[in-house]
Amino acid sequence: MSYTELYISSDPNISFNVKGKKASLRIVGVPFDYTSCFRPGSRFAPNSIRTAFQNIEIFSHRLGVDMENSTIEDLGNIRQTANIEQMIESVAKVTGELVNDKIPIAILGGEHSITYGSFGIFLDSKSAKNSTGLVIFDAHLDLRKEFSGLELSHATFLRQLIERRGLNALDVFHIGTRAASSEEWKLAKQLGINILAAHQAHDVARGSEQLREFAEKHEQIYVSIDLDGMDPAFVPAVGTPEPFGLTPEEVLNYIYALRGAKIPVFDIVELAVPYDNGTTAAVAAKLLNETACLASLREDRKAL
Ligand SMILES: [Mn+2]
Repeated sequence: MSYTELYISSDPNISFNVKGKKASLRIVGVPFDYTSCFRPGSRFAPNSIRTAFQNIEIFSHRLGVDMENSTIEDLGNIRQTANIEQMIESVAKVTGELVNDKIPIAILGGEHSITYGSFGIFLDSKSAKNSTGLVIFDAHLDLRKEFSGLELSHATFLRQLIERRGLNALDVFHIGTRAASSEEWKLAKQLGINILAAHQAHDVARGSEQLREFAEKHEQIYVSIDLDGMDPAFVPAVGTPEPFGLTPEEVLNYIYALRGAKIPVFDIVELAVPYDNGTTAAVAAKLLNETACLASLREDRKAL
């Protein structure tokens, strides 16, 4: 190692190279929050989560995986744009390219509309269709036809994935649900989306059983963590806080319930940095680490 490598920090980039070890995680930030309807600021979240990541323990005691012994490739952030179509195109192209390398990818939002691009790649090829399950932690259903004059936004992305991209609603498992219009609830039921509403999700043992059954029906699982799925008492700095949510511990236990599943891509979205005293970023960083550790447990990543 040269002195330059030893003494110069590329903070907040969190790349970490363990000699001779192939990367077990790739990180891509998406600094986009232009359709946020209430509290903007998630465009600053990728770097905020990186900073928090540098200050948490990354040995996962419960999984027995040490990220200190893993090579992490932090690829930086997607170039900034205010145009949602352009952002979605960049996210889809980058994710589509990286996923071929069979290294788990963490996408750090940004707002929830980015999932339209990053999950959308699994709907592109006919053979892959319906083999990827979408597990979403979120207070909101995001099933509106349009919101604030926009058809594609962080409040409509799931509806648009279903209507424009042909996502089968049966391939969606939604956890922590508690904030949706009566039309959205009706539509979710009619389409057959699997829902563990927040008040039901507190029974983690029962919910985990259902989640595992869902995961077993799919070849792989995309995990989308909208931080507002958790209660604002624990995770206050989100774009649209909604009370009576899950605890961080409950979300963690649901993620652990996916042990054994292939997780090629996951995202963490909606951290509104201007409202954060560091608590929300710390929870996001911890979930980043634990989900990455879980994804790395799959030894047959070649099959992804
Ligand atoms: Mn939400």
